[in-house]
Amino acid sequence: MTVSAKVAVCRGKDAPFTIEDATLDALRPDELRVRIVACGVCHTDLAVRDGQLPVPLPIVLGHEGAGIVEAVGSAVTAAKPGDRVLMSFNSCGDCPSCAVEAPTYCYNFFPHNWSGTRADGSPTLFRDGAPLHANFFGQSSFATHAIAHQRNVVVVPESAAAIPLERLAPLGCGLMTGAGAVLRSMKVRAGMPVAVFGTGTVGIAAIMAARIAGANPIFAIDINDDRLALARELGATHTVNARDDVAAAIRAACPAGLGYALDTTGIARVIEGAFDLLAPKGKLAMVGASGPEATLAFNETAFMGQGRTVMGVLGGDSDIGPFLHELIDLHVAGRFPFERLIGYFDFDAIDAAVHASETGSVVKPVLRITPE
Ligand code: CXF
Ligand code: ZN
Repeated sequence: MTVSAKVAVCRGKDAPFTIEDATLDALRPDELRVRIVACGVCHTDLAVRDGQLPVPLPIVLGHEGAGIVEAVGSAVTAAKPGDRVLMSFNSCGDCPSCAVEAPTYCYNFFPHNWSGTRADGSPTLFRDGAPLHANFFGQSSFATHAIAHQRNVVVVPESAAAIPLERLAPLGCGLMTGAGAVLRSMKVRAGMPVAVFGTGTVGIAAIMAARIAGANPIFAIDINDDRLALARELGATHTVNARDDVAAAIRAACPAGLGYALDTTGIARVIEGAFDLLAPKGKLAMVGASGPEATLAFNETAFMGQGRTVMGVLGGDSDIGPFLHELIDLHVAGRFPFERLIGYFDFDAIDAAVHASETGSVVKPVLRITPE
């Protein structure tokens, strides 16, 4: 059976998103059809719109979808019709990374997330009878309905029945990335100093996670004073405007250096500066996107001689289901109050939501698409 949907079509950098009629393909055995209630806007959506990632245009973006399952293929066990679900990235389930529950590093990430079609090349979406690129992160949730997959949906537990899906939607990317970098990738230890460079969704999620881990002190660094004030309310013990002498401020409070540093900016000199601030055995994780030509330089003596670790991190090393449940439990317990980051927009105000993300007036814009 095919199903009609309204979808927001992205045609590139200089074009507005346009809401158009489309038709979903029939479900395959391992797929689900989800009515989308809400979807967060992530910087990766905008990087694709701007041609910075190898994703074909025009396409239907959106990869922080939350909704209600309407139908499932014959082999689906992950959810059933009527379930409230979150969607995240997709993965193959067969490669060496997926075999060790590290699906963010799936060897087949591109065909399952960024090819604009299913991994076998078939389209999931049509407009006027012709294929339209979709299946972005295995969902394309800037739409009233999406085809998702057995491996990228997570059922919201009963314990969160009172939490609206429109609030939970961003867990599937930005929030899990920041929290996972702290709790899963670096495994931050209680009582150790942490610095987070950049206070967008990922950075503030990391700061909240650092507080959960018992880190101390927790530095937030950014050029935006409003964001720094929010970071302080949500866990930062120290804030530093990046226009000031960041190294001096951190060294004054932490003469031995940082146990952990997280870069969300992707700026080489910020990353190198963070490395220079590490204590012995210190860990530096990088989650920010840099240009394709970017390289980094670290002092070898400090690197080896102090047993430091530098790690690239994708998606907070999330294994999706278990980690999203852990974050939902923390939210229900009031320890991960990410609702403070969200600003809501109607679906047809998608360009305003994107603008709010780009200007920084809203940390995490979320589109309200159909009523829960
Ligand atoms: C992704 C990167 C690959 C793993 C999941 C999260 N980031 C999206 O914005
Ligand atoms: Zn994202």
